[in-house]
Amino acid sequence: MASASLWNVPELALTSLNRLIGNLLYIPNPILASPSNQKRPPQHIKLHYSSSTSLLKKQMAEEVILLDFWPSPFGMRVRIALAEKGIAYDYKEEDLKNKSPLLLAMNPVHKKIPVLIHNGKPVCESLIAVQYIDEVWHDKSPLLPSDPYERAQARFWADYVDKKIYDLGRKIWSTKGEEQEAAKKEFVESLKLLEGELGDKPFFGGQAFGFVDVALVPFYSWFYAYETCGGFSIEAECPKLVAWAKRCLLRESVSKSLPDPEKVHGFVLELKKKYGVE
Ligand SMILES: N[C@@H](CCC(=O)N[C@@H](CS)C(=O)NCC(=O)O)C(=O)O
Repeated sequence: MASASLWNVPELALTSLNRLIGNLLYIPNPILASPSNQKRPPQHIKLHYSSSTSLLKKQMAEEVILLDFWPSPFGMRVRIALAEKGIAYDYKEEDLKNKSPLLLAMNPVHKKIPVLIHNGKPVCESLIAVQYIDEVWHDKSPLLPSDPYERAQARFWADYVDKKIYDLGRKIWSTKGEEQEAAKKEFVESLKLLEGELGDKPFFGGQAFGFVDVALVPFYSWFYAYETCGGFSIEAECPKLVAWAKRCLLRESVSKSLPDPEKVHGFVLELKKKYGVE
């Protein structure tokens, strides 16, 4: 992957640097300025200290930015993947009513968050970004299985989540009457199918937290809003799936990436008001 060459810092210099800098390292932005002409590093790039010079060298060459919006389950996926890999990044909250020029430039096709910007290059669509992260930082916490068939299966289930959960969840809070009942029924059926796929495994991929978990668990932060708006209990319908979500939340990568369900509910209430849903 890109970039140790951008920096070309000799090992010796890095070793002395290691001694000097303690726990946090600020580095210049390799995209906006070359190392030779940039005297003072911008303060928004924070990289965590590493005692390994090769890892440090690799990190120094990386600039990672995430364009995101806090309640987005798609953004949460990318946050979880970056946290799993231990990648420091610059989080930029977007106002989706007034999108930034950076978002419009980086995702001119869909104009949506999340966008991962790695060394100036955008990666759009959350599942594609998670796979990209897994490929670039492949030496830590693999998310996709190494076996091609298992990998295809993981992609299938992540795609199933994409095709069903967000849209059905949206219908639950944005409709009423028969339409809402139909959405709830299909939503629970989809979750039960996912629960069947999980079976008695701790995670979708088996013993280790992986790609399908990353794809699905963000929606857990929306469950309370769906339940409250729809007047039903997901835990009563799918107890094993809820137990799985709680297991995922024991991971710091997940707990730090998911917002408070009550805050999400408050956000949904605002959306309901905005769209005139009683
Ligand atoms: N399929 C996309 C969905 C992303 C998406 O829907 N993002 C929403 C926020 S949750 C967005 O940016 N909406 C702004 C808009 O539609 O203008 C992904 O997986 O990244």
